[in-house]
Amino acid sequence: MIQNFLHFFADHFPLTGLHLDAASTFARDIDGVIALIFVLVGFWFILSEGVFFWLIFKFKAKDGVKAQYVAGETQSEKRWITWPHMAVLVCDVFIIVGAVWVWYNVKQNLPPAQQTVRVIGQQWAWTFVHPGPDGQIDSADDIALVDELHVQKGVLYHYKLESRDVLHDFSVPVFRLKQDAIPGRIITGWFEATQTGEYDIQCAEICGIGHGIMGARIHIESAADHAAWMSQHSPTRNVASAPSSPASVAR
Ligand SMILES: [Cu+2]
Repeated sequence: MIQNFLHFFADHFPLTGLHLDAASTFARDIDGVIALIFVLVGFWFILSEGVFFWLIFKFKAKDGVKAQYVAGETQSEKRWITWPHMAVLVCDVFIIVGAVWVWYNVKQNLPPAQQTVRVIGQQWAWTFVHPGPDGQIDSADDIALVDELHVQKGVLYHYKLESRDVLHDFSVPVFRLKQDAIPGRIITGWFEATQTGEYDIQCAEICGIGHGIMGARIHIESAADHAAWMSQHSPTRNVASAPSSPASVAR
């Protein structure tokens, strides 16, 4: 029910969706919260500005009419504050319920992973460690790439986010995903892509002079394309026994 409510706003007020695909399972939920806030804040903004200018013109200086001092202390005057105040609080309830629901689903809840990728930020590049054909991360057939992340559509991924130096932020705009990377910690989150394509990854935390160029690309592939990519890039391809060295950095 909450999701339908949020999707109604996401569909009718496509603020973010106008310029940006929604390519994860939770993207439209987040768009819905943003649209809901936009609509409620916009309604009160237009109404209050309307009343404000109406009063300015209604009570503008007129010849022969003395200005009156209005302290706003009588019950009839206080109503102009208390009634809208109550109505705004009711609007807040809708925003809080929607926002907490989305936050819980995206950040608190961790659905079981089908695949896991390691995401490592450093000044000023991203390293992505993909599982190889064995489906396991931190094994000999891992595929490590710089500024290039390959995922399969419809597969639920966990990401293990790390930083080698300062604060970074793993941001995938088409997923509506943002997560700070904190040195010394491995932060686990999840996403599931819903459409294929190639999109931006960016760093969303000022992390030094090269912050602005700390961009990467995410390649969301169909199962067949992803398997083909994996077989081409796995360091253990055409090798009878797996090498003991850690995954080499391709590219
Ligand atoms: Cu950064």
